[in-house]
Amino acid sequence: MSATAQRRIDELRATIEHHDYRYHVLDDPEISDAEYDRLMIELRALEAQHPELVTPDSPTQRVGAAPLSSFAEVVHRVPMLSLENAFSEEEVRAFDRRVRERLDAAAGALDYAAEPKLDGLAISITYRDGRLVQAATRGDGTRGEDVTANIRAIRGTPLRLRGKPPPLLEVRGEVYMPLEGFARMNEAAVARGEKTFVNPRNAAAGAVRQLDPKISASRPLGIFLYGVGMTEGWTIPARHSELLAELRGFGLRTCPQAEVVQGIDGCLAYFARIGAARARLPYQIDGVVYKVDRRDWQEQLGFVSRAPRWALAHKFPADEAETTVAAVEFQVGRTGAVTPVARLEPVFVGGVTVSNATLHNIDEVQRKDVRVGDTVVIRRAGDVIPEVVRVVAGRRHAHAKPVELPAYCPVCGSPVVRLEGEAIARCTGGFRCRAQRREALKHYAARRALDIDGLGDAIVDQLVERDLVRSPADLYSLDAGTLADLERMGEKSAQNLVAAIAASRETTLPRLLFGLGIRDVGESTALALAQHFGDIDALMAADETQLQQVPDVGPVVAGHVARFFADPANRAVVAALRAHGVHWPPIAAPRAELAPLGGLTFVLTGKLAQLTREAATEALTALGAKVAGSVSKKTSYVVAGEEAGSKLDKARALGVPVIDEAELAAILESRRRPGS
Ligand code: D41
Repeated sequence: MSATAQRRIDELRATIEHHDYRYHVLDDPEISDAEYDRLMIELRALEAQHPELVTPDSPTQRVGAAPLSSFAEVVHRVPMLSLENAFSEEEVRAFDRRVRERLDAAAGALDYAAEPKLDGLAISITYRDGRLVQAATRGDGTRGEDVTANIRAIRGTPLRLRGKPPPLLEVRGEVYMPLEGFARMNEAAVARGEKTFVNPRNAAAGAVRQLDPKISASRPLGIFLYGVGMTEGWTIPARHSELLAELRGFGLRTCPQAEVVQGIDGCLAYFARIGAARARLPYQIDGVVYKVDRRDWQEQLGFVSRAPRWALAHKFPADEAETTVAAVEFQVGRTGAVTPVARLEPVFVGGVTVSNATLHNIDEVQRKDVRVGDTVVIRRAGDVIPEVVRVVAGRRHAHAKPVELPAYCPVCGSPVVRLEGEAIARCTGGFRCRAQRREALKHYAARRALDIDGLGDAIVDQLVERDLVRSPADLYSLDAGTLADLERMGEKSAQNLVAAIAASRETTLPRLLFGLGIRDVGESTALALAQHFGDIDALMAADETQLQQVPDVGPVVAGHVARFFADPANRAVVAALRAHGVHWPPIAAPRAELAPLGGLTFVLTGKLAQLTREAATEALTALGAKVAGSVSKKTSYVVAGEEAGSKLDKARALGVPVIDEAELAAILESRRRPGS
């Protein structure tokens, strides 16, 4: 009995997979929805009778997992790069010129793979032996979130690959919300009196980042794959266009509008074609992407910082619309910057309804002469905050009111000052100002700072609004009972948040210094300060001259740091953090004997197999070395990983020694400080 059941189950699964492929990949279904549903019903019934025959890759198991309390982190084995943007024909021509100059082999017109640039969420999906085992968001390109359960729920994603897939295949692409599904969801939200989604991109991102896969599964999502990450046992096809064809052969969805075009003129013609078809496409796009089709040339071109030299995103021009200014208000940011914001009569532009636009700073307001009541042109480009472009001449009413910089902070009432020569005015309230507190807390909790998972914007807003938290130190006194009373917080998430806050007590000095949010002290300055001073007391005691001894710290940053620690309120925060048990291991000041690699400058290029770039940088800087982004005569060593590009060429041209990862490991090992 069970053997016949097994046979029928196998048959049904194969049939359903075949029809999924016809429907989602070929867009050419052979059977009606009703017939498809009958197959699924039969399979479900059989599996219910024979639960021992249920496998995770059965089409019935797309949505199975229970809700998560948070997403696990996934480190991408091959970083997910970003795309360089171009907005004009000139920039696109310059891209093509640069590419051809670097590829001395090819003087003529190159083949480019051109595809629409979907406005969605970049993801990576790993198949082992043809079975979907993991899916992750792009995140910052190095680390993303494990969203396997939610990606499995997308009907166009095969759980098993067709044909002869390799032992390991990581594919990359974009999850998006089809416009029709987006409209349907928003209609339903309106009918229920709920908030609507701003645009399909946010809706897709929100759906993928649902902790409950059932909610995710109920959202209409589509997916297109356009690249590969890690692979084993597979020869990546010689052209991007062939890669897309092979992915389709594996049953993966690729964008039907992808084409190969000849040369830059082919690219521009494609851009015009897609631009004209844009309004009829079933998904939202914000431009097109050109990729050098030949893979050997892609490899030869390599990448700069985080973007390949062989690809370009050609964006559609920003959308503009006219509306009127209802009011101009002043917003206060983390460092007290007071920014004028125009409150607008809502207007639909670039696919979203805009009711606020930035005016950047008071000089800008005066230069553009924007007054309350004016008719203005606003512009929205991609994800950028909408801005006021200009006032429409001849439409000003007699009562239009000029805008003035407030003398006192609209949030806390502290004086607003504007230093000589600075465009930006600032509230002097520091942590005393609620607006600054709110932004400071968000910064303190950020992943690269104290990394407090679950302390999102909505929670911080409430904590500050209810005066439960005035400084980062107050976070450590919160209990689960208090947190559970907040909106959008349950018992369980309150407990998780208390645990995450407690876990952040154990930190590092660079993270803490970054997290304090001192003006112009980013991650690398925080690291330099920590390494120079070794502990926070020495740093707090340093004057501006001493601060300028730190590599890359000039008079401006030294001034910000000195003023920050001169403020008793900030000193009190540091003391309170310590009193609440926030601690970090001391860093030995890089005196010569403690910094065996002091004076040496390393440049990392290509992919390292054992170490992440961050880990290599950390290990080198901990030993006193500098890690630079570009090669010069002063570079001591270039560490070349796999697929190293122009930096390697430059090192060779300048005669800079090149070492591989194993040699780097040996250097790190032999120079390791005793006891560390
Ligand atoms: O449609 C897209 N949004 C798209 C994004 C695309 N068609 N191609 C892409 N290609 C790449 C490279 C060349 C780096 C593999 C991309 C992206 N990247 C990308 N998406 C988000 C960040 C980068």
